[in-house]
Amino acid sequence: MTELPRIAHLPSVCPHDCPSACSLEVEVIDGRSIGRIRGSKRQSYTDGVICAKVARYSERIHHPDRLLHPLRRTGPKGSGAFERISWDEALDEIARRFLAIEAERGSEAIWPYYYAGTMGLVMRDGINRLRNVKRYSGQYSTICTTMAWTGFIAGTGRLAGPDPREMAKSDCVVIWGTNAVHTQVNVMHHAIKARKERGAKIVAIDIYHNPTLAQADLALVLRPGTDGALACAVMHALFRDGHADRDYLARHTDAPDELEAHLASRTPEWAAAITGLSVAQIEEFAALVGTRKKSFFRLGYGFARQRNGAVNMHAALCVPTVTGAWQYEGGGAFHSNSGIYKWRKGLIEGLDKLDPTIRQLDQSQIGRVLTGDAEALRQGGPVKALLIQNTNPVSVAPEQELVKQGFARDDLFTVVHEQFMTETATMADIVLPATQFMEHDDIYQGGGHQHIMWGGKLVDAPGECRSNHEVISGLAARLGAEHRGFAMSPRELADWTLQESGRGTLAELITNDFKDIQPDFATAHYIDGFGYRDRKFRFKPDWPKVPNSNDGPVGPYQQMPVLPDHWNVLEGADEAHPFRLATSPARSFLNSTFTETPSSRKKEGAPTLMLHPDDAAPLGVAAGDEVIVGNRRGSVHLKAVLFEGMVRGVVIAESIWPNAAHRHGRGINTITGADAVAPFGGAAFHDNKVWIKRA
Ligand SMILES: Nc1nc2c(c(=O)[nH]1)N[C@H]1C(S)=C(S)[C@@H](COP(=O)(O)OP(=O)(O)OC[C@H]3O[C@@H](n4cnc5c(=O)[nH]c(N)nc54)[C@H](O)[C@@H]3O)O[C@H]1N2
Ligand SMILES: Nc1nc2c(c(=O)[nH]1)N[C@H]1C(S)=C(S)[C@@H](COP(=O)(O)OP(=O)(O)OC[C@H]3O[C@@H](n4cnc5c(=O)[nH]c(N)nc54)[C@H](O)[C@@H]3O)O[C@H]1N2
Ligand code: SF4
Ligand SMILES: [Mo]
Repeated sequence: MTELPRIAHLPSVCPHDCPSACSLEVEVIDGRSIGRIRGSKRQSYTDGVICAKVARYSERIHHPDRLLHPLRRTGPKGSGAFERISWDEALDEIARRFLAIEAERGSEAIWPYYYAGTMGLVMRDGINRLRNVKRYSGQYSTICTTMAWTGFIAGTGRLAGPDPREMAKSDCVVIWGTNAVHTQVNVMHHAIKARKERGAKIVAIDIYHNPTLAQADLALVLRPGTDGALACAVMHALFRDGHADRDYLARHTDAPDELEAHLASRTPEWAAAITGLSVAQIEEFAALVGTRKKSFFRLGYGFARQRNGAVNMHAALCVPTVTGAWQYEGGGAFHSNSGIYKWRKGLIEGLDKLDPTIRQLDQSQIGRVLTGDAEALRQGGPVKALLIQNTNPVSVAPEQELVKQGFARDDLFTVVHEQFMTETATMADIVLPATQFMEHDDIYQGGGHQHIMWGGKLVDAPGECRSNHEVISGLAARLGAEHRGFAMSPRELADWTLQESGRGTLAELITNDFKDIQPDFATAHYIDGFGYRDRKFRFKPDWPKVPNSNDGPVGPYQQMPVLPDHWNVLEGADEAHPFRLATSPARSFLNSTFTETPSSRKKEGAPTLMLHPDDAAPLGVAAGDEVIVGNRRGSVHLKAVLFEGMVRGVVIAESIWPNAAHRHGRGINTITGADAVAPFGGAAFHDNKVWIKRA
């Protein structure tokens, strides 16, 4: 007689790179396997809601293609020919090669490269401990947040805002530049609550009529990179119609009179010509947020992935400042709460060993770095070895042709620690198998909310998988890297970090699963003033001095507008490149993660290009045709989908498919650029001029 499976419901946290950082309730069957995953009802931001791709996570954790053993390359780079080796052989070989490179070329020839494939603080950031102790080259992380965070902090002086659960208490929720239905479903949950319970209006602003806009009361589809113009025209109307809170402006902002004078010429007609919106749409939006003081601006990352992205984020942020919406519960602007945690990561990152004179290389420019671009190398020597965790640059990084050339170098020694044989792992000399989140311990924070969360190990890992911490510590021992963090367990590191940061003990956190650290109302709403020393919101930020960089300013920062404006530094269409391409996120993938799960692959179908029928016709392109999309960086084959939901001349390729899913193995990032966006760098993934032709 077989026993019935015993199903336990255990708490966890989604570790993926997503602002929602959902608290989970996981079915663990027989203590061994994972069943259904649901959103936790106890954690009030998650509130029982998670995305479909994580609900079916059993497919990913029990995937037959999980990497199970260390591998050594046996064929040419990228051939996929590997042999199984033991952990000792793998770690010994890595240490021998790293030490030889260090002896010959200096420590900066080795570049630990990582990102947020796991958002766990111990597993994600521990690689920096090895980097700091060994004085390896550092990573300046620009691939995701730089423009958005800079634009927000430029105004408020701090990366934080009203409690995101207040969306449900708002009279108008403005979802701007984030496709929340795809990328952070909880935003929709709270916004729709506001509509149901108090008749709130939902405004959504994007460059195509995506599923988030489909749920909005007012859906604004504009041209890419023109949000600054929209924001200016809205503020023009607010001043004109008496909806500006002049008393608030006088008390809490730096230059309200200059702003008003500057906006006099930024009329709705002016903005209509730039954005492609109608004057009536702009007026309707302005009237909504002007008359509904409790307007909650939920500002996303997407609209900041333009070459004027920081300026546009800041311009959007200025709108609720003009109305004084910050003063009310359910009002103000929220982008990320990452500024509230104030972690002391001394032990996790080995910060006592940080030498600021060691170079930092721009994460987004990995293609340029690996192909010897002197500027990208900060005028230093070449990178001869990579140690990669939690990221898949041979798919997600811009300028893929350079990235691939770099990874193909025979004189580059590449180590990739992964859960799957990604396109980056395929290029490695040594591949190491990694645990998944339910197989190791870690602590997490919400970017889109305000919880610290515990995600403990629930099941054993398959095969010989090891966690990031084990790999880093195993290498440290062989590399002669000494730091007490290497000898600690993930729990000990988490406990020390929590206590040192004033967040209680790990034991307390484990008892409760999570901790709500939302600052009080006055702080969160900047009632007592904004984050700058004079407590004033900045309509006129001193861009090169905005506190979001430890590097100097880059890009054309000297030309940034003094006040909110339409800053035309876009990769604008021209005669040879009549179209503007954005690479907006696909619903069933998360960057390149989940491209390995059959259900996500099936739901997404094939790599497509959404093209307006009136743009397709002159090209002789019909639905389902294969098209070639290109620019000076290269070209990509995609399947045409005819769709009317964009301004003419705008095309969308929902991303990120593996390169291998495209003809000739060239994926979408073949045509995206890595030039540093002002003022502090970043990749403008949605700002590309392209030509299109039938294949
Ligand atoms: N399903 C899914 N979820 C994800 C991800 C994913 O790839 N897929 N990625 C995760 C990661 S790493 C992050 S950082 C977050 C990001 O999540 P978001 O904040 O949503 O940012 P993006 O995904 O870059 O893009 C959001 C939207 O911005 C739009 N957009 C592009 N340019 C402009 C513009 O100029 N103006 C306006 N108004 N809109 C514009 C795009 O069309 C897209 O619909 O999502 C996370 N969640
Ligand atoms: N065209 C285009 N390109 C983009 C974007 C876009 O919008 N358009 N978005 C950009 C953005 S916002 C971002 S954040 C980047 C993200 O790009 P990446 O950081 O590369 O994110 P993923 O593609 O999700 O890859 C994460 C990898 O980490 C692995 N991983 C997960 N957990 C662990 C772990 O515990 N240990 C180890 N060793 N590995 C682990 C996963 O298996 C996965 O392969 O992509 C950027 N690229
Ligand atoms: S919405 Fe984001 S955080 Fe929540 S389960 Fe999905 S990927 Fe994870
Ligand atoms: Mo991201």
